Amino acid sequence: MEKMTRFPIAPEKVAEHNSRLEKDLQTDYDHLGMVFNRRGIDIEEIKKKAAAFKLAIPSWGTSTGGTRFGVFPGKGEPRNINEKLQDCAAVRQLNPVAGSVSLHIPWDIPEDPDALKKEADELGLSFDAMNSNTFQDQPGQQDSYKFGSLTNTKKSVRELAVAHNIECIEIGKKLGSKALTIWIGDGSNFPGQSHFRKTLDYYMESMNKIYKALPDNWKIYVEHKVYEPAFYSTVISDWGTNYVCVKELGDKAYSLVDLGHHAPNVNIEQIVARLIALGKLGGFHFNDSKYGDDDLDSGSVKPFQLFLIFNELVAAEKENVKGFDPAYMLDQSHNVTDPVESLINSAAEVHRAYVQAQLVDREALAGFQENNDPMMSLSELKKAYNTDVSPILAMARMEMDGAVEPIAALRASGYRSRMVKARG
Ligand SMILES: [Mn+2]
Repeated sequence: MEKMTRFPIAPEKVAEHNSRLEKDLQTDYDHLGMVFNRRGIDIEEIKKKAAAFKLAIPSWGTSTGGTRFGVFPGKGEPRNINEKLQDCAAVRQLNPVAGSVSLHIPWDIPEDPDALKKEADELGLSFDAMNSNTFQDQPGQQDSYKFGSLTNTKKSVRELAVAHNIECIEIGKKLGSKALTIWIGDGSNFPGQSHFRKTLDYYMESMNKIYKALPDNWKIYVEHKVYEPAFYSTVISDWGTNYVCVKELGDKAYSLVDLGHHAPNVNIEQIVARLIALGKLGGFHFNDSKYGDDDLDSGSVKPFQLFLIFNELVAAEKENVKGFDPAYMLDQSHNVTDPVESLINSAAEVHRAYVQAQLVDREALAGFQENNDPMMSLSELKKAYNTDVSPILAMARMEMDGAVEPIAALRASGYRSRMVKARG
């Protein structure tokens, strides 16, 4: 964890908030420790795991997202990458497990990467994966991405999209990032519009060029999405296509799972397990959804699904699966909340699912599976899922100078009203 030397919120305010809640938290933590004792679990070990968890915050998550029907921005939202960093640092200060930022190029192109790196260092933030953007045209762009980017029928457009991704790598190198996430909106809206096989060939041709520009210690994450903006077909539409592509690209290429990018009711935890088994699970974009790619706050609609995903991840962690080192990021759209509050809440929900999954008795579960006992298998998972691990999360945060109740601490600090004054 990077050390903070510049604080978006006065540390005394956080300490004051914690001192009011500390006594009750200790009581709740001790009680949970006794419950765990009876279950043969050491709460201190679980807390250590909780403290070591790492989650990246997307720079774009600090602003109101909205939909194509409209955007209703709140007051005091960040106007530039520096202000976005400050909001990310507010999240990080209150919940130190959220200690890195995922940038989006060109929305966050730094004028001076060295200065931005220095600023991030002071705010206790590091840079996670870089995200390229070839799903919209930039001002003054001659060739258009209207009919695709890396898979466009026009060579000049494909070359432009490749060059943009290589630029993202170059900027990322200066910031200390070690990964590039690529999601393309390429696809079609009419039957017959695209030559399915040819577009995938173009994709691999373009991706191979980007892959060649990737430093040895970098990873490339490929993100699939079932639909939108293309509504009839999407080039990288599912995890199977994704896997075939990263497998062909090489050892530095991995699949990234965005929870909202699947058809409704798809068994995402099983996809996660498959990608782990195939050695190609690179990372996550966490969010939640109800009907489609809704980009809702993580854990708000289907917390049990989030737990089941982490159940697979923790199982792999405990089994020391070779090469297993996924990157965790949030990627969601905040339409009706204060974005900083949504990020704080979502970070806590992802963190919660991870810690709950630590409570599963793996040996017992394996026994129930061997003996074909579905009822007890589910019961073992539910025992973990139904445990309120809030005191562990809060204790881990407090011991890292974060807040016992981050949203309450944020509100009490008057952070947003200060930002309204400063940013307008
Ligand atoms: Mn995503």
